[in-house]
Amino acid sequence: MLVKDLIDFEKDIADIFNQAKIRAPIHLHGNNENQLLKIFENINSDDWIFSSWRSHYHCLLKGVPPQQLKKDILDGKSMTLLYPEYKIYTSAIVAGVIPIALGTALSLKREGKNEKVFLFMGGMTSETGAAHEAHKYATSHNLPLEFIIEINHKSVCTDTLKTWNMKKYSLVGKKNVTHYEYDLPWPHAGSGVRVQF
Ligand SMILES: Cc1ncc(C[n+]2csc(CCOP(=O)(O)OP(=O)(O)O)c2C)c(N)n1
Repeated sequence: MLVKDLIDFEKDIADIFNQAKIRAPIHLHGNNENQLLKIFENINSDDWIFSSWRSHYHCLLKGVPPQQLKKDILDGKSMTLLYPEYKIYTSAIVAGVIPIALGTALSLKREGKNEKVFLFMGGMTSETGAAHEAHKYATSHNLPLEFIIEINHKSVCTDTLKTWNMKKYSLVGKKNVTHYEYDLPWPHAGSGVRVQF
């Protein structure tokens, strides 16, 4: 999977969405292809991924075939993609996957398995109590859980740091936390075009 493949996939989905052919919300990624390709160099097919409403790139990079992913998005499942066979799970509920990822990591440690859990979340999600508690528990218990914080500085339309009156994101720089910043080239949801069904 190359940078261009990722960009072309999202562009294709945006074009189809604009033709009113997807009767459900979509959340696109962009301007973060290089960062994600680098992060996925350290993720094995045996590892587990947990993600959010914005997960097309994560699915593609975890090995979900593009045609299968596209079909599911066209069927309206963009916000809730789920592929147990590729070990990638997502939820559209803010912080919804966090305790599940934590429990998975705990179970892997108890079973002595050599697999890791990668938990992707937006900057705003990383400021929730659930994220903080999960980080505290995972690091204190030495669980195989890596937090990946994808910071586009917005919580839907509001400025996340301004909302919390903070200068930096709380978990950035902490143990088992990887983060990157990017400018989302799309609105929070949709493609920026009014679609009339
Ligand atoms: C429990 C819950 N509350 C509110 C929402 C509405 N909501 C969807 S995304 C979002 C903001 C997420 O921002 P961030 O975590 O930074 O992720 P991004 O979309 O920027 O990637 C909110 C409040 C929701 N999906 N679930």
